[in-house]
Amino acid sequence: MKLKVVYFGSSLAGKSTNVKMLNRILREKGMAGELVSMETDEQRTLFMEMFVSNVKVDDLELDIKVLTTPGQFRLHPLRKVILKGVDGLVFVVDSSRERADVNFLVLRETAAVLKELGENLMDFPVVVQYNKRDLPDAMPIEDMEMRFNPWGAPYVEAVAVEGKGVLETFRLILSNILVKRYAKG
Ligand SMILES: Nc1nc2c(ncn2[C@@H]2O[C@H](COP(=O)(O)OP(=O)(O)OP(=O)(O)O)[C@@H](O)[C@H]2O)c(=O)[nH]1
Ligand SMILES: [Mg+2]
Repeated sequence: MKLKVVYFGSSLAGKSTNVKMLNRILREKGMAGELVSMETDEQRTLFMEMFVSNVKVDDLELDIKVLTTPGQFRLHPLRKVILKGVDGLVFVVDSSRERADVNFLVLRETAAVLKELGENLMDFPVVVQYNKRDLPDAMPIEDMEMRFNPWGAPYVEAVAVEGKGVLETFRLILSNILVKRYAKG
């Protein structure tokens, strides 16, 4: 079975860090290919992609394409291309209180892009990752849950730069996608 997983979230939330760390972890297990990415001069992602293969969940064998959307607002048009045909989403949320508003804006904007693609974000398999838990101004989880998890989706606390929570997030989105598929029959 082929799946497409997209990491979205505000600029600098840590999407690329997640995929880089995941790539490192999975490559050691021989499960991931090379990371392909393109960045602007300011190291903002234009495009990042990797393939994960030989993943076995129960009796299923999965081939997974992992992508990140650019967080920057001026790169908005690219998001539509990247989100096309997506099976599951990871919402990477910057825990810094300063980023609360942009986190929320990107959630709203992603919902709008999916709507243009004929999908409803609220029906989608999602995992919320509260990243940068190491920051001194990290918001309390209860507060973030109220603002950023309208699905009541499973969430993970992460420090992606240290690799914390990275694999757990990826595992959760895969099981979430599969559970929703089976539930639909
Ligand atoms: N303190 C802290 N910094 C982090 C963490 N995860 C990522 N960062 C840092 O946050 C900055 C942005 O991370 P990226 O992964 O490039 O963010 P992004 O979401 O891909 O950003 P765009 O490509 O612009 O959308 C980098 O300097 C990372 O090192 C974390 O858990 N804690
Ligand atoms: Mg990036």
